[in-house]
Amino acid sequence: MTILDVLTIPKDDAIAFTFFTGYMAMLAASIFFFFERSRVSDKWKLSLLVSALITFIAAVHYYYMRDYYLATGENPTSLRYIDWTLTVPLMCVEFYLLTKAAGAKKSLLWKLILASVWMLVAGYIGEAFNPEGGSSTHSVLWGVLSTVGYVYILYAAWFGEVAQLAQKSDSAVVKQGVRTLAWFVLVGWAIYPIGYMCMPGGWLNTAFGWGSENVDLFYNIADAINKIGFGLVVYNIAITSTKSSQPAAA
Ligand SMILES: *C/C=C(C)/C=C/C=C(C)/C=C/C1=C(C)CCCC1(C)C
Repeated sequence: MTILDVLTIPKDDAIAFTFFTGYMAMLAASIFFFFERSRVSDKWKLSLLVSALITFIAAVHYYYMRDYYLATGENPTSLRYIDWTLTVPLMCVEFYLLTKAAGAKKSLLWKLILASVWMLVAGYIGEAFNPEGGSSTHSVLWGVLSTVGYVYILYAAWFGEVAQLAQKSDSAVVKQGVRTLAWFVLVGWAIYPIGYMCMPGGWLNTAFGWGSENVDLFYNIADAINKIGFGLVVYNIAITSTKSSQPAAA
């Protein structure tokens, strides 16, 4: 393998393509969120910084994952989970910041973070310690354990503390925005288990023969939707409420 092999994106490799465009999109989003901080009122600046950090941390990981994939042809599982272990808790921070004005406590933040780390540690064990050739028992067991953490966050966002606090918020923009983020958790996050089930021994792998290369394809698509989309929703809340709190120009 020469450096040129690594630098040349094979034209027929959709996964290499999504690694490259994913990297570029995350980087562009980070710059956007970071510079737009200056246009929102002070109370929203931290939320936008967190949005920028989420996409920036992902961009750095994509840079390395892309090379790892091109050099080895394998799924960069460890890099992937390091990325998620940093970025998913930051998404929990976004929920906390949005509901803080309505009375969210630190304990809510910690519960969400704990559930997300549980979800990711179980998922990592499921993928990284999948026996050679794949084991259904192994992938189902850890997949189900991981889903418990996912369902907890889903519940919090739709019916639990996060949803209840958002309802109490005196801002219609926050109320609507948190609901949109809950949709991201329901639909966007559900793409990840689909990718997971494509690994050897996974249900989609054994039932339909979906190869393990699809793991990365689903993860890359889901990351772009969720990290950039999530950030844009937060951005929209911030910019809309900044505008509505400013006195109309004479
Ligand atoms: C930016 C990264 C995000 C939003 C990652 C989210 C990841 C998940 C929601 C992963 C969920 C999984 C399950 C629910 C079961 C199978 C194992 C996982 C970890 C893929």
